Amino acid sequence: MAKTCNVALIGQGFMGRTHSNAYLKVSKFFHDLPLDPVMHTVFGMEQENPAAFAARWGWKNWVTDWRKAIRDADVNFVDLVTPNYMHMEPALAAMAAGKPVATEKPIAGTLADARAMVEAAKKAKVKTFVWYNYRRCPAVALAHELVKAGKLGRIFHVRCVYLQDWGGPKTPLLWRFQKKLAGSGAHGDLNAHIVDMARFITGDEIVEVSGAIAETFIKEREIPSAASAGGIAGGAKGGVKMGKSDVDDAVLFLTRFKKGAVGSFEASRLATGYKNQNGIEIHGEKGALRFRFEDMNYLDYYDNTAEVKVQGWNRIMCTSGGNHPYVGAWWPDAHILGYEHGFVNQAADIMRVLGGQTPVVPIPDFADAYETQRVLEAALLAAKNRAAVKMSEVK
Ligand code: SOE
Repeated sequence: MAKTCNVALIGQGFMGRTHSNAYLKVSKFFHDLPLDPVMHTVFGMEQENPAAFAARWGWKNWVTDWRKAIRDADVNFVDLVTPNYMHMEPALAAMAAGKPVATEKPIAGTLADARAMVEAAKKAKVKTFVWYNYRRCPAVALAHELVKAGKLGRIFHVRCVYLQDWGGPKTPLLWRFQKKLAGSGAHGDLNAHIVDMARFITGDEIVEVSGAIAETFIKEREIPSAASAGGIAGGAKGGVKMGKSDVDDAVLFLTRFKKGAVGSFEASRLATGYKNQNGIEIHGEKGALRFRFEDMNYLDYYDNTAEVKVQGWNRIMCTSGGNHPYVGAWWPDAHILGYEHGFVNQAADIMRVLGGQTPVVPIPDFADAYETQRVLEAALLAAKNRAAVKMSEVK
């Protein structure tokens, strides 16, 4: 019988649901874990009705002061799903209490917050994690394994996009459109994922960022009624209160990698027609890979070492239990997986690491996620200065 790990979830919302579902399901599908998570306490603000959220998802306790959850001696692990501006303070408090801590991506809204979290983690000597969930899509984990096995050889090109289209003029001024709460817009939300994924799959690091463009297409958005009571400053447009969106709707940039590859990254919330198209293409001397999240069970692989007459893109369905990462815990071949499975797979790997075992594929800790945050910062600098930025210039 595995030992238990009492989890405190700090925050609710969309990620509160994906993480609650992960803790609810993980031990039912992964039978070999060293620790079974117990859904011990969830924090939510009064107006978010944490009692109802706790009852719906099976959290044993709920609090409206996150410090209480972190101070609780029975809590063994703290998981943050709060908006980006509220990652640092609870993370520092958890580490000061000697507790392992995870945050949703990106590690923080700003490089300064991220740096403070990394430094505190070094001092506290506690385990840390960042939920870059797409690493645990079986197809992405397989891509990582193929590159690590040398299947692509020398890599020339890395081409990444993360395209959504929910950010149109009708979308209100959510926290994601306010720099003081989010840090940046599509950039920290979406480029964060593809920079992490590019680093994870290639095993390489970015050394220079150039050709960066940041654009805010929609400069004013309607202040949501609840928020207008919160005093977000804004003008009125025909009785509707409007507020300034001070973050990007799209950021594009070019990169050089340490081992010589060149890369392009494009994130947008106004890529009409794409709902959640997180995609990467990698071209190497011996082969190529292509992944698109909207078709997440497949990895396209081009074997450039095959006989020319049979060369072509192999469309691999990554659902074979014995061959593809994570799927053995789920369903028989071709009974495909979805977005939520990546979070359950990550909860399994977090329990493995907390229990002294190794994850199926690496999980970014705060120090690893800081490298992604540095690239995000370099891209914003490159866009502002309309000049190339060497990573050595961004500490
Ligand atoms: C919104 O862009 C969002 O919810 C991201 O924040 C998530 O990380 C992504 O998985 C889905 O889209």
